[in-house]
Amino acid sequence: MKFTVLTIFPEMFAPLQESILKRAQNTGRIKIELVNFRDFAPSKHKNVDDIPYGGGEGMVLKPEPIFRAVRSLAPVEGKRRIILLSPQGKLFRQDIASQLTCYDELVLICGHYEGFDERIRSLVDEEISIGDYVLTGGELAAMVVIDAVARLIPGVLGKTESFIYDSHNEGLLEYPQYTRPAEFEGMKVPPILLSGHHANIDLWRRKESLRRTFLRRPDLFERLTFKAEDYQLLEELVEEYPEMALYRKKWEHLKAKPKRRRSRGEIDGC
Ligand code: 4HQ
Repeated sequence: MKFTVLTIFPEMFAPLQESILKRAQNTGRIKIELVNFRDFAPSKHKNVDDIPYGGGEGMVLKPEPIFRAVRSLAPVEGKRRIILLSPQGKLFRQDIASQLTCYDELVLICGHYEGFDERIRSLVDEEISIGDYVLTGGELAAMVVIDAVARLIPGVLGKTESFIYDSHNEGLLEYPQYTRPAEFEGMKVPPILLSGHHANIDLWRRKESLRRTFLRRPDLFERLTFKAEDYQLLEELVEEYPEMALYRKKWEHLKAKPKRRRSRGEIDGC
């Protein structure tokens, strides 16, 4: 998969040359190309922004450099998606990252400081925001998108790295994890994890994932689709948290229905 980034600050992308993404590029699983769209500015002064029509504060990114940079891109063998990073875009979530793995090339357009001339939007297939806060530029947002998409591409993560966010934990927060020692400053590892009883360990982990999601992220809990195996765990948890009964309609139908379901956030692949 190829990531092409349009930016006037290509040097900001140094973090992508480390660790897992460095290895992914060296093994040819991903390619990252940085295009400085200042090189496509028409004027001799190489301006990429200008004052807003109608007056007001701040500068606006001119259309010409972006249009010319996009038109200069080498043709792709396959599907290309042109993405604008902006706080006005669709909120970036794991399911969006998963959908983006279906493309052969992602073109990520980064504005810096200023807004975009509205006509730039006619070039793009999708506008994405990484969160409800304002950054100084789209570069950090583009890096977040590249990182989250790249790690879903087969072979980018190694065996020991790839277990995180596996299909069993979709849409749920991770369960608590422990490593040695079994007791540290009086704090003990839950005995079930030392028992060697793998079926019970799986149930404990699932229950703790459900608990954490309910307590910390009710917005995610609301969106969950439960599995038949969750019925008993949810009935135990509702004893501890009577407020959870508010969601009972989401699991009560599972009582006598051992049927496999896909949760909403489950990775679809291509
Ligand atoms: N910006 N998610 C303003 C963002 C942003 C975000 C990028 C700042 C675009 C013009 N991008 N520039 N949040 O705040 O993606």
